[in-house]
Amino acid sequence: MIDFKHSVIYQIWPRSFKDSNHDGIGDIQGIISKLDYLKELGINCIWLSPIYASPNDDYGYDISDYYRIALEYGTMEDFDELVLELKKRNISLLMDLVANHTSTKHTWFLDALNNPSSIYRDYYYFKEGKNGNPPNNWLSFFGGSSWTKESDNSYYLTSFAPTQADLNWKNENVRNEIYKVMEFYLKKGVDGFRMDVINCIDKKEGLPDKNPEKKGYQFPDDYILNGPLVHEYLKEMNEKVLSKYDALGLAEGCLVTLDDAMNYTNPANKEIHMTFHFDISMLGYGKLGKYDFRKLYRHTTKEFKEITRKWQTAMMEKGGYVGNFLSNHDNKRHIERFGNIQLYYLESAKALALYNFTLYGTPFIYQGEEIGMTNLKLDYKDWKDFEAINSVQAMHDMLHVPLPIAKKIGAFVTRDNARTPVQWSNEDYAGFSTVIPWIRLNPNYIYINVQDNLRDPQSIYHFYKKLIELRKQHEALCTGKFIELNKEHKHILCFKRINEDEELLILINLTKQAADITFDKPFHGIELLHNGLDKELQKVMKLAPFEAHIYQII
Ligand code: TEU
Ligand code: CA
Repeated sequence: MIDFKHSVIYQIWPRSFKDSNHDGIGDIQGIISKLDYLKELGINCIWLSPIYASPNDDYGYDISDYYRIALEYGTMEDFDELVLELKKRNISLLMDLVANHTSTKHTWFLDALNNPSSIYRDYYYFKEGKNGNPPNNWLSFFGGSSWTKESDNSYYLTSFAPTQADLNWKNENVRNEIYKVMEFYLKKGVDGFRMDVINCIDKKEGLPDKNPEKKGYQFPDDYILNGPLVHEYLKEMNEKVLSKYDALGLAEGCLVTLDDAMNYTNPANKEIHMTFHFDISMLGYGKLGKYDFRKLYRHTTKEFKEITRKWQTAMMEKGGYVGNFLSNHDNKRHIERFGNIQLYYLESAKALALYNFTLYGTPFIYQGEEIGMTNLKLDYKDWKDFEAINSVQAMHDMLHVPLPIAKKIGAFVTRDNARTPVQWSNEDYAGFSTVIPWIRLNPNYIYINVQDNLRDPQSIYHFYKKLIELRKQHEALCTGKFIELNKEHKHILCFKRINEDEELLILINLTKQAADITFDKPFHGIELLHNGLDKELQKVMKLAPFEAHIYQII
């Protein structure tokens, strides 16, 4: 089993990582060519977003064949070589397991659709409509009805894109098929799975309307999220697969509640080992089930601190475990959400990294974050993300937002922001490829790139490297208790990480204002890392915007 509490995990979104064969699309050989770079950074585990055969309506999260590698990413031999090269470097591999749905191009689905007596019909949710309307009023995650029409009065459930058909986990054969896929890759030597929207696999019995008294589509909320059977299925999966191979289970549960997350990951429950939560990434996005894209991510430092406290405390008290991330392929890069790239680019990139690496929980890095890549506002015609394109239409159709405004909002939130190619150098096409990449490149690659980061000892890259090193040297950062100080402070987040051997103190100004903090009693400490000037630990500390420190208390 991966020693996940002492790991730093790097997410690769393959399409935009590195192209090796001059087609403008990242691929497996491209990944292999950068393993030494990742090893040097200090990470010890990779989570690889989907590389399986897929029509790419949702860039790999719509799988048409679990046992084949997408042509544009390479072959099964390339994949086997990747596993081997990772082993040589002692880097573990987590595959993405997309098991809530398959592509509608999957042979199971095609058979279900074309053959009324197919055994595969029960692999999915097919249902009759109601008076010319879909079977129920559920709103899809990506906008519009959750149902896609099969014929005049028959529909199938598609909780995400209309080409991602939800699998019926109540059918034992479905579960066994998924376990078979897992075993296939575990036998090849992978170390575990990041399980896509795994908290959606139990749908409310009978698929009833949600809030039937209300008009229009309703977010199904607890009718598809964290249902009671999710725990049963995860227990079964653990018993039948994960435990046998000593493999890691990491849940991606969108909108996972605190209690469910703790239950999924409490070792006593024998389900999975780690989960993500989305409270930080959903900040300024509206409350559970009440997304409001128009909020444009506006949030307060108080909320940021409250969420941090809530999850850190829960883990201490309830024995669950989370992976901490600020960016991923589904969100705009965090540096522009929580930092300030105009005035405090380096400071805020480093302060936020320091935050993510000093919390209890395994830190994740999303490709390009370690060199301070930023978001690129794409023209509407250049958008690739189905969620964004569909949401603009839904905003217009359902909420009557004028199209130009809906597009503005969409451009702000589209996942494309974080999906531009990794900027390796200031050469043509940022060293990502030798031809025009599949999605537009951020022109700032001229000055934001890996090559320059490697050369400059003060770069964001070198700061990440030091943070990873620090987690290796200070056990308290990995497993120590989290104790917050000066909770009510409006700008600064201050906490200790403590174990029997040492006490660390972390101070982070989360805002673009200078701020003072006064402790109840004086501390003495050795500075371990800072993102600006070396500063003695005193009773009153004056911090510049986004200034951050880690001290070892003596
Ligand atoms: O994302 C699930 C999820 O939580 C999304 O609805 C997310 O909230 C949204 O995209 C934010 O903009 C997972 C994958 O990470 C995502 O890439 C897939 O599109 C989705 O599942 C469906 O497989
Ligand atoms: Ca390629």
